[in-house]
Amino acid sequence: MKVNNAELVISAVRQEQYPDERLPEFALAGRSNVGKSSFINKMINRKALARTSSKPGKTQTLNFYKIEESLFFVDVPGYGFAKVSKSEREAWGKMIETYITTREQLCAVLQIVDLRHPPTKDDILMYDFLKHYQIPCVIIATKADKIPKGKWQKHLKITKETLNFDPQDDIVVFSSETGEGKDKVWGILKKWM
Ligand SMILES: Nc1nc2c(ncn2[C@@H]2O[C@H](COP(=O)(O)OP(=O)(O)O)[C@@H](O)[C@H]2O)c(=O)[nH]1
Ligand SMILES: [Mg+2]
Repeated sequence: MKVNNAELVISAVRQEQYPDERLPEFALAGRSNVGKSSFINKMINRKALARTSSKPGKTQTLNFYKIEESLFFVDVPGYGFAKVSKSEREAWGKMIETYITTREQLCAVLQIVDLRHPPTKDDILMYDFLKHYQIPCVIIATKADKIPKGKWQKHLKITKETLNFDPQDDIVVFSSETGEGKDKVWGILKKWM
């Protein structure tokens, strides 16, 4: 998909702030710093529409990016960032749970993991949470450019085993640097829309 128009419509915390437009939505879930914002930017060929950061734990709102009047990417604050208080963590959990369990136009959650390393405890918890609520998900194993192509399959296998991956879900090797996997992801999103 060639994207000409993309805009941040709202950074929402509460449910009543979610956009009214009934367009299909795809939410990005993943650890802080795993590459969620970079994923959005690469998918729409923008350098910095979604704010990326080398400092983890920045995004604390649900950022709704409208793409071509046809879908939303929803950038979700990252999890697994140790330096947040218990109350912040609880507020985060509530926000995500409300969004994921009530949003009718949510088509699928794109869960981003780091292809280089086995999924963390938090990654496994998130995946289990999505499976529990029967939310369709796509695993995006990103930062593939950081390991040699010859090792991708081995790392992918470890990713699947560690997550207890459901073969009905899709999984894609991705790189926000090279664009690896981008067309495959667009193909999957079109299927959900
Ligand atoms: N080499 C490489 N670096 C990446 C990739 N994706 C993200 N990064 C880097 O990882 C850091 C965190 O990315 P960001 O998108 O802000 O992560 P977020 O916190 O999940 O939104 C930034 O320094 C990015 O440049 C990728 O596919 N390859
Ligand atoms: Mg981000």
